[in-house]
Amino acid sequence: MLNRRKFLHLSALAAPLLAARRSFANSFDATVTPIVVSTWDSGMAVNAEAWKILSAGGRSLDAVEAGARQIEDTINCCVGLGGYPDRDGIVTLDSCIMDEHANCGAVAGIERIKHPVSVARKVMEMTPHVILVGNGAQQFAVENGFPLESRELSEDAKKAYANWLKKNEYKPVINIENQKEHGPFAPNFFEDGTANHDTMGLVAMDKRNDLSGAVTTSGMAFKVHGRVGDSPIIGAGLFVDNEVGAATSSGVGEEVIRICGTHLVVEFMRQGYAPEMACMKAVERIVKRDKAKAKTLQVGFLALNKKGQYGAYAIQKGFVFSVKSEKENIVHESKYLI
Ligand code: SD4
Repeated sequence: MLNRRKFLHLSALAAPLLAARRSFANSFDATVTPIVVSTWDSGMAVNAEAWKILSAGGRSLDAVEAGARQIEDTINCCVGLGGYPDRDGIVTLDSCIMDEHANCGAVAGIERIKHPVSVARKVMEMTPHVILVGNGAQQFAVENGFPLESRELSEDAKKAYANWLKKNEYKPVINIENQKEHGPFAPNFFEDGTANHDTMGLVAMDKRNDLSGAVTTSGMAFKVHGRVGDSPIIGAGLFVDNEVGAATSSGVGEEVIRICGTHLVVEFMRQGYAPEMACMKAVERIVKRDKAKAKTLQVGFLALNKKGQYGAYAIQKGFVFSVKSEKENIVHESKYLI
């Protein structure tokens, strides 16, 4: 996996190339397919997994599920059972998945299950429902053969939680990139217990030009037990419209939910905006509501349209995303508003 330090080095050397590629990516006419785009630089490994399926002519739905499972298998802040716990010390996971027919499934606040994205897919395929939460979601997972994992926190999460408890500060912090100290590619874990990012959202288009997407996360670190963010909410953390495009998000979920963020991005694309502009207009919507508050938080949107054009926009500097197609295998820095 490309780590942040390596990427920083690479990006300094390759800055002009990145800029050229970005404008190329936003201006070509021929459809690029298959393609997969995902949030953060951890998306490189996720894309590689999805690419195995896409390049073999497989379905985008299978590709996004495989990609999400890759990161659920790693110990990674904000994703999977190795992520930060809530304020009661319990890791609860949120995930959703959506296909080209607007079939969708989600789980929220699920505990002790390693692959919530696959449970979300089962909700989609085996029930008439869209979202299962908490104990019910876990019960459904177990009934469908998912093993119950241990409650034990990962070593990093244990340390961060202990530090956070010392401060006794029940105020969740998220996606503040600590740029002054760490630069834009800050580590996932800070020893003082503040959380950084890494919710994984990915959208893909397969050889048949069909779009799908998935999101998986442990959500906002040290959240109130029972809190659900944008990630498992269709139209907030993920939206797919096979006529137009697909979008996903990362950042402070409450802000994304308030504007039905990814649905909004897709609707802007329907109006003719390119993916990057569509994401920018959604970010503007958040910032306009309360500029002072927006300065203290991060939200990033990432979108892909039916031509295989992609783009992202964030409130502030620091959001990066990964792209894999036959032409590219790269991490881009997102543009930002403030
Ligand atoms: C949430 N959107 O639970 C998620 C968190 C996130 O990078 O994106 N972290 O609000």
